[in-house]
Amino acid sequence: MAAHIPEPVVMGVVNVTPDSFSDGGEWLDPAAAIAHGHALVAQGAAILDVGGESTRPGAEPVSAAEELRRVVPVLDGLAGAGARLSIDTSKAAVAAAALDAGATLVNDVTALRGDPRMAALVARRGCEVCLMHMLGEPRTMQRDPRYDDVVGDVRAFLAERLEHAVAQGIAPERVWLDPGIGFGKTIDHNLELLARLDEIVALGRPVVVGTSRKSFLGTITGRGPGDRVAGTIATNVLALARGASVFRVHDVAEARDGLLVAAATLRGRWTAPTTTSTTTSTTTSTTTTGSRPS
Ligand code: HH2
Repeated sequence: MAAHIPEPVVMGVVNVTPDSFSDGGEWLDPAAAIAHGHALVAQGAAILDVGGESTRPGAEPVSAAEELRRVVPVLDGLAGAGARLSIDTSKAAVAAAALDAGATLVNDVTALRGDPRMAALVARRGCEVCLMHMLGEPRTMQRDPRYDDVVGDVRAFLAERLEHAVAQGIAPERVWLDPGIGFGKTIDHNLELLARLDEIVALGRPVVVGTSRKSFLGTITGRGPGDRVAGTIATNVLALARGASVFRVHDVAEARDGLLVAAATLRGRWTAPTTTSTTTSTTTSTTTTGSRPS
């Protein structure tokens, strides 16, 4: 268990795609995506992660022009929404336009390997960057992934990517790390990474985890993507106990509550939120007047 329990930061997912594995097509219309982003902020998202390309296993790549067409209007509509904006892309042209539109974090699932111009862009713009581990590429990554020691291998990869980022002029304090749950991993790999997440946290940078609705939760529980919120929260809470600080989720209200209670319990202290919830439903907005994870 981590000696220090971080303040949990909830990153809400806004997928502007027709084919994401759990919510493909739901937010493809810009107005719907913007409304969804506002609702996630009201539920407690401190960051909105906007993406225009699915990275689910087997996904086909999308052109930069199409990705830009999907995400830029949504980022424009979410500027001033009350959360930091993150762009989930591996293309420098998309990241540059997103930064122009107000994003301050680049979430690059290729960890600066997808586009040779990405590292220089991040260095020049001084934004934050999330470097994620992935074995192979989305089209093929789930075909028999193998590791010597999954935690050791992922940790060594992330340490090397952090070093590379710094060598490219990115300030180390701007780098977040992510073990890439489900990206070229079997269920056993995912479970071992979560169980030994403290070894990734020991690299000294904020750790992001993205377990939300992923298929290993369905394998364990027998439930479809929309019914995996309890499994998502269980993994988020365990990751928090091991020192993770940023939680990328689709179901923000539930994750926020689970993480706040877990953090209070693990620390043995709590503060009452100044949030007035008008409903217990997660599809209806809550009114947030004060503290949320930041
Ligand atoms: N997972 C997905 C996408 N982006 N980024 C980070 N840093 N960590 C993750 O675990 C991660 C991520 C996949 O989830 P989702 O966006 O819901 O699906 P899709 O890629 O099909 O759009």
